[in-house]
Amino acid sequence: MGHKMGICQHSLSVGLFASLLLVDAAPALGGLMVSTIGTPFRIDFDAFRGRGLMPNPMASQLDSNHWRISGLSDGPGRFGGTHDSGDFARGPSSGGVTTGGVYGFNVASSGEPNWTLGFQPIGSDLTPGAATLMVTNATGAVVDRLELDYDIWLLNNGDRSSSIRFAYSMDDENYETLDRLSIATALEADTNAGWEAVGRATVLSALNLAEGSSIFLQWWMDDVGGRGSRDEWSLDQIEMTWGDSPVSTVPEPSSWMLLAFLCPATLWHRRRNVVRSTNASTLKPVTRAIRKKMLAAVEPITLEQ
Ligand SMILES: [Ca+2]
Ligand SMILES: [Ca+2]
Ligand SMILES: [Ca+2]
Ligand SMILES: [Ca+2]
Repeated sequence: MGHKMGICQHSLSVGLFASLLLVDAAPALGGLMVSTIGTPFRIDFDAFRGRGLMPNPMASQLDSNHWRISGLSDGPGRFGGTHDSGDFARGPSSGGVTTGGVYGFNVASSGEPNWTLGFQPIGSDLTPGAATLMVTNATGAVVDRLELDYDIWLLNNGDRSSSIRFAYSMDDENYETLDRLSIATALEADTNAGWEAVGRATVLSALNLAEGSSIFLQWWMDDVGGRGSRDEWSLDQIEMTWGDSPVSTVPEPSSWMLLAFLCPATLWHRRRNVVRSTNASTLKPVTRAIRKKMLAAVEPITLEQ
């Protein structure tokens, strides 16, 4: 995405990092440790309630050693930082908010709630802005690829269009945006706006990511056009699977995602061993889950009719 956005923060200085360790033995700024090759990991935000980011988070918060939110008028987010008020912590909501910042949005219209990592951009917040997830290779081996999919929820209740794009980086400085994953919200607000989900999937390959090294996954947003208030959106169901070799041309479970990607009309049913987070950042094993995903739209889309 480059630095014209001005939203990519550099790591803490070595000196500050050292002093933090001396003061309270905070966890290392090591990112989210994903230790198994071939096993999907999921972040579902189901305990997140928009209470901000902390290095030792409560369940209702994100772990700032894993996540960084940039582009808020209350100041730059940073990995390992304490951001538990104001723009960073707008709390739980079902949407239809007006104050700019980061929310825990419940996007379910009825029944069981579905909590997500939500954003309300305004003129002074998140235009542009970004959520960046640091994922660290803790497998003990070099990993070559990362299979990734996630859901974006959109609430088209403002007469502007916003873009939500995905980029990744191996150094948190040089980001590559994958345009085919881009989403733009519709310009004109819906009459009775409701949350709508869009799924996205990709395979990041040729990573050559050494043990202990990190990859940075970034969802960034900005205005597209229109006037008045801006739409709301949120991120959910991030699933990641490390791979240690190039994807084979022979069909096998680990390359189903790529095959689905190449066959965009495929309605994809897949049984997976899913490791999920009980809070937004801690990964724990759960039983098998069936995941159904429509991968019909791999091109940039807009929900504008
Ligand atoms: Ca969720
Ligand atoms: Ca603000
Ligand atoms: Ca709003
Ligand atoms: Ca709109």
